[in-house]
Amino acid sequence: MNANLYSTFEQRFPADRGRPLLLLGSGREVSYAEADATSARYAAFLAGLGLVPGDRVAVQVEKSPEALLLYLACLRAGLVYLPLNTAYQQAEVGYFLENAQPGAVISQPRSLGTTQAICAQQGIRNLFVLDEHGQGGFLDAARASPERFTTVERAESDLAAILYTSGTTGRSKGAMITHRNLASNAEVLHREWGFGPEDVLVHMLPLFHVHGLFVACHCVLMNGTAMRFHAKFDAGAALADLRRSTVFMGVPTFYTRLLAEPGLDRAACSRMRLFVSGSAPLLAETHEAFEQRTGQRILERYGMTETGMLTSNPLHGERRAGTVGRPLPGTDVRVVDDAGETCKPGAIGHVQVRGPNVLSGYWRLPEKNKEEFTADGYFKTGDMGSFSTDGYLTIAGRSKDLIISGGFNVYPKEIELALDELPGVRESAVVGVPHADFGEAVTAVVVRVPGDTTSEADVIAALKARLANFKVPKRVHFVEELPRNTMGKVQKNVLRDRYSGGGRG
Ligand code: MLC
Ligand code: AMP
Repeated sequence: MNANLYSTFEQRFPADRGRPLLLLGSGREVSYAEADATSARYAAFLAGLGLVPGDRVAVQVEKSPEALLLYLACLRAGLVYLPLNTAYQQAEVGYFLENAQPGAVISQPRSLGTTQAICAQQGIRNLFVLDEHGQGGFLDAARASPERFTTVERAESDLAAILYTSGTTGRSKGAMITHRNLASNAEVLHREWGFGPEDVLVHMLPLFHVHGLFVACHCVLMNGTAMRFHAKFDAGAALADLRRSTVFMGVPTFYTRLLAEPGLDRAACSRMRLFVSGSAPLLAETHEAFEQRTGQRILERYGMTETGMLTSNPLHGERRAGTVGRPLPGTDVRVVDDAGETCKPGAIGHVQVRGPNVLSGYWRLPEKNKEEFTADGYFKTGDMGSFSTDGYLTIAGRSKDLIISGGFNVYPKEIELALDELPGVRESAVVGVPHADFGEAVTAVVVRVPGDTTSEADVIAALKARLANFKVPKRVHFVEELPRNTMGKVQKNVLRDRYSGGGRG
């Protein structure tokens, strides 16, 4: 049997392929038949460029129906999809392209100049543009390709995607995700979350990360039904769509912003059967406020780029606020102490996981694979947690130095390295502080070179030119020296305590 994920989806397509996959605000619909024909055309075009299964296709484009169909095309052609956040700047994109050596790059118009230069340097010949309206050179070039394409045979262990995740060392690693990783997780989520023929999902997440691309789209594709597809999150538009939909998925910021809408009430959600939250901790108070206003209990789940979804609160049964639920079927989740011994219920330890959904390794980093997996094959999530006696996992914190801002991950080391390169900066430390909208806000603490007068605005402006905007500190504090412990290590907890309360709201 062909283990290509697209073939799995195809088996679930509705009998009437004229039924919609995407419902757009403009009134346009993309049917399953159109999705199949267009993804065939894109796949034929990419194969016609000489790309062969296993080649990477890097994609940095705004969300559009065409962007989703391009992903499906890559699956069909056996190409490895490499999505990039549209906020990434030249230096970040340069690193990814150099590391992944893609056979083709599809770029947003505003990055074309810089991406062109990187491609020239890297000897990447195939560069096309796709804009937020789903228009551009890529579509023009692919227009004449045939609308028939035989989905390429793939084995379960063949790569479907590479997703770069930043690291505690400041350098990004490409997580290698196989067809089996994606299929196993899609099947389990589709089943556990009770998808059925009446479901319509409101899709407002970006398409370049796991939550929007895999979790949300795969549930819909496994279900053969429709999603209301928006370019980005907008609380007002979400509210309007909830009245005619059944499932919503979002990061906690979506929920806090929805709660700020006076129109959010029981009537607005009366057709809804499921609200899912993940990618960052959902505060118990948000959970409770949402239930009070809407009568709906948010289902919180937990996962990672490297592993897909790992645990989920139940569809039927108690959805316990502050917990991420129980391990999903087929996924083995354990909590161990520093010595690797399994912790007793209630005791906090390292969360480690094993299962068909766990990545096959990091792209061209064999030494990382050794570090990130235990000898008995468990992946180290870098999260700390504890199990209750009845098997609910609570995430208690992170052993990795990570900030999650509005659902996007920011590794302080990367920001500190960028800060330390600025001429007026002697040293720096970056921490996350509570923020009413983004959950955590990136905050920098900087020691200036003696006599230097660099201001907060100068630092922010300099970093904006180099880093994706969500990584740029919301505040920069200047100090004479950083607090250190007796070992000389910066005491980030002291900084976190000192600067908490400075965020918006
Ligand atoms: C935008 N900005 C952010 C930000 N998003 N800053 C910090 N954190 C973020 N997440 C910047 C903007 O560029 C702008 O900067 C300023 O903050 C205010 O922007 P905004 O208009 O309020 O932002 P908006 O465009 O509305 O975006 C916010 C958001 C978006 C929450 C809707 O960030 C979002 O869609 N987040 C979802 C992330 C996601 O999909 N995560 C899943 C990862 S997968 P300036 O300077 O220009 O004013 C994963 C695995 C798993 O983690 O388990 O799911
Ligand atoms: P990413 O690398 O973007 O895939 O982010 C994965 C990380 O997000 C996990 O390792 C957790 O730290 C965090 N995360 C995801 N879902 C949750 C959740 N429901 N609660 C707390 N943290 C979460």
